Amino acid sequence: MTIPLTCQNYIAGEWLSAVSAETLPSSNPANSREIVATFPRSATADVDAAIAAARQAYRTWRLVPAPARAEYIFRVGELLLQHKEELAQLMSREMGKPLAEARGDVQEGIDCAYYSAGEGRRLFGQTTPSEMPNKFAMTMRMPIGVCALITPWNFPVAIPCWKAMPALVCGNTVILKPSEDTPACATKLIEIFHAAGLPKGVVNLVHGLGEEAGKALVEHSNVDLVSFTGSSETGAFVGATCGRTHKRVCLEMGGKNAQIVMEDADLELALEGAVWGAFGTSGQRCTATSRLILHRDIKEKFTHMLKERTGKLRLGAGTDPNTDVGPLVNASQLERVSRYVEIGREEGAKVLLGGAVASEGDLQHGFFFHPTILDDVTPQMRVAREEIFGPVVVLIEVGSFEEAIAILNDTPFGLSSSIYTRDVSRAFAAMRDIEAGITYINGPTIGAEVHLPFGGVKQTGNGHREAGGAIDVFTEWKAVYVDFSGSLQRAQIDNRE
Ligand code: UN1
Repeated sequence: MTIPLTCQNYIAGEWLSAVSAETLPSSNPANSREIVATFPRSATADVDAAIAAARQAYRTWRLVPAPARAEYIFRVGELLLQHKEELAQLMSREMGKPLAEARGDVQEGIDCAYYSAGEGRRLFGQTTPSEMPNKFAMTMRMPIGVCALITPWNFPVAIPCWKAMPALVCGNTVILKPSEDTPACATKLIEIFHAAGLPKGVVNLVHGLGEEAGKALVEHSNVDLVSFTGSSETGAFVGATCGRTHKRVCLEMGGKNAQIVMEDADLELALEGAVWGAFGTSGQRCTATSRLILHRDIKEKFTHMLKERTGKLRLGAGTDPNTDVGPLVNASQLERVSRYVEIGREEGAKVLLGGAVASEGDLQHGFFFHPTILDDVTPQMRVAREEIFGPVVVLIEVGSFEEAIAILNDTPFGLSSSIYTRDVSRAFAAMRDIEAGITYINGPTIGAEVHLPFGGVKQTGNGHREAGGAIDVFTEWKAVYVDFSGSLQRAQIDNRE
């Protein structure tokens, strides 16, 4: 076992303990006896200091030309590439995802760096004819100010990058409050921002608990924007608080994503997609496939294939190269998933595979849950409606394409979605009729790319998009009029006479 890493806050370019000097531990979910890191238990005083630093830095950072700001982010991308393996190993140990996926998580951060850096030369506004002669009318993008970024543990590098990189290129300064389950990943990431030479106070890091440091950030009067990814419950609090305190807010919350498999689908392809979508990252993605909507003509055959294939998945530590499915992130997630399977049983669902905590051999020391398939599920059951966030997929049978789409849409969420079919007309109808921010045709519900807008409709979000849509979150429009006529021109009056 290695010595735990000592994580610190990063405020105005300095590495600091919490004012209280209190710390908390973060452990390895594959072996909860191993402490991976300790981190500061920050409170209001630490948050105040970080916000003051970000506010001070904003005065000059917003004036740095966007292409120059982008060069810092490009450098972060290059450093991330150099440290990719080290970060991936740490991530596997700290939150449990298999190494290949952890590398993918860091890669998503690298992709985001290069994409965001390019945006530094593309912060276009528009010009439009004025109503008046000798007058220009145009729009320009302005930064928002001090942005609080509150991020989850399931993508401990990619999601902070999605938020911080575009925010910085647009001229904002940021305070990252990472999940208490992944403080070490966040610390390593911010070390890279530090090494890229960003001016003091432009990026700040405050560790701590959501209900303490996170809450203090969201409630603070000197924060201009909160970008939050996490549970719907916390998101509702963040949204309400930002409404009350007049902050901009970008919320990315739950999903109940479905994959439809029609009777004409390539079943092998649909199977690979379903297994990856449902059990990749142990189902701990907001894009995870948690419902399989199966046409009755292929239901029996596909279910059999799925059971066989899922039964072969190997549970283990993410750091073990033979692992297909890692542990859940912590004890409360394990308990949540167990409880949902219990609810499903009580509702009349049949546990076709899995359905229990895994406690064989070394697995007993971690938070492992067997990949689970629930059959005989109807759309009204809670397991078909509520986000489970674990390796559990429910099977719902349908008789037609129209019914499949209606059931897919019958959820309060709307993040990702997928349909497997060989019928071009159905593919286009699905693109049009599925109510979700992301739709895949013949691909799984997971695997969004950074240059496309990421986010969902209905209760998944609040209308914003991240990644390829982030510039719109982190800037606001200014309308600019330049009158060079040399005389007063009264709009709506002089040009109508
Ligand atoms: C998330 O689960 O919050 O599309 C993000 C995907 C990843 C991102 C997931 N690229 O599955």
